[in-house]
Amino acid sequence: ENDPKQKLMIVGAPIEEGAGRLGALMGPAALRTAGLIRTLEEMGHPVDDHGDLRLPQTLPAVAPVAGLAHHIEKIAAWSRMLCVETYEAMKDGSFPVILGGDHSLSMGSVGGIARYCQENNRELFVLWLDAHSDFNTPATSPSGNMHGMSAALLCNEPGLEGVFGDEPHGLIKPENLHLFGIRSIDTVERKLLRERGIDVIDMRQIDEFGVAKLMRRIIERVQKANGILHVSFDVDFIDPSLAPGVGTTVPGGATYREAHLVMEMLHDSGVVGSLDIVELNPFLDDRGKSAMLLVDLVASLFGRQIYERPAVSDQSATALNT
Ligand code: 6HN
Ligand code: MN
Ligand code: MN
Ligand code: MN
Repeated sequence: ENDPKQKLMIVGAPIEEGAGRLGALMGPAALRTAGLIRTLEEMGHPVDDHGDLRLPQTLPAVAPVAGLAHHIEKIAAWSRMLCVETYEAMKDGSFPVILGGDHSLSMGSVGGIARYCQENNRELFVLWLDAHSDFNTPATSPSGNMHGMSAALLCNEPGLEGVFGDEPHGLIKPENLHLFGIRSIDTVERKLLRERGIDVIDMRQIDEFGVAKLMRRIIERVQKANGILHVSFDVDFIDPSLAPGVGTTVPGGATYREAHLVMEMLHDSGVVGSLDIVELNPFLDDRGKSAMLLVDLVASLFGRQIYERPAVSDQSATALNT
């Protein structure tokens, strides 16, 4: 788009308790060091940087859950804070960008965006770029790690009500969730995904049909509904050879160009309204390699092109999408 550039609201969420290993709390710092803010500003985007949030002294009391949900009080505190941040940013007309932090933060970020969409009668869609489906509940999770439960919470699966308690927040329609890049699903989680009819685009489909065709399908859905698309980018979506800085690497991930093409097509679509960058673990990274790749990917999402030209993605969609 060539309209005046939208203001970006950046907020860091140094949360790591949702993951099985420590280090994701350094994610926002590494993304800043790798030049994320500078890059966006150089591209002409006004940036409203809210800095990194901190946990409040007192954590909310969360009713005991049936099953395993490690550190649920901390996750609840983060979720409630982030929910307010993204809701307010949307009301303000800004584009929220949340720097994680582990993937449990999406409970909060998407919770706030969904609240805004519900109040303003906009259909919300979510593109979940991830090796994992993050569709466990405390009852199904083999690990109890809450970063593996955020998509389930957003689809209103039982057992996670305590995260928001009575705090206002929105949810998403399970049919509007698109999991993309998936290659690791737990046993009971698999059953649940099937029962709920979630759209699971696994690596096998990406191999067979290619990113472009699969992305066009999603983008067209959002465009037809005049919807808003939230992108939740888990670093492990990318192949670990390119992005080793993540606690839950799974081989066979997206290539450099596949990941970039996703972002480039998303930019051209004009439907993306918010973004999470999650699971970057600088402690496990290789000389900032993953952080720097993420900055490049975010730049592509915000309009950086290899060679400036009118987008062809939309025009050719009908011809190719058969
Ligand atoms: N993530 N399915 C595993 C679990 O423990 O529930 C892994 C979850 C990974 C979560 O990568 O955001
Ligand atoms: Mn602000
Ligand atoms: Mn994830
Ligand atoms: Mn993952």
